[in-house]
Amino acid sequence: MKKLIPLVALTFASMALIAEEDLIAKLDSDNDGRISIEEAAEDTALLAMFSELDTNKDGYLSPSELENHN
Ligand SMILES: [Ca+2]
Ligand SMILES: [Ca+2]
Repeated sequence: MKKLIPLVALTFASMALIAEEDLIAKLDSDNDGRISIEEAAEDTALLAMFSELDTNKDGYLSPSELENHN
């Protein structure tokens, strides 16, 4: 049973990664690999967190900034 815990942790980690890639694929309408505030407006939850997630305050969410989105 002890082997189950790392496996579950790994599964959740890859799920988070897929969700993040899906989010970019879904919202990145100009395909520049990052989410602008206009693109984030399609996702209310993401828009609400936009300024918090945009840690370098450039007005875009990069994939690494989206890693903090859970
Ligand atoms: Ca974009
Ligand atoms: Ca940014």
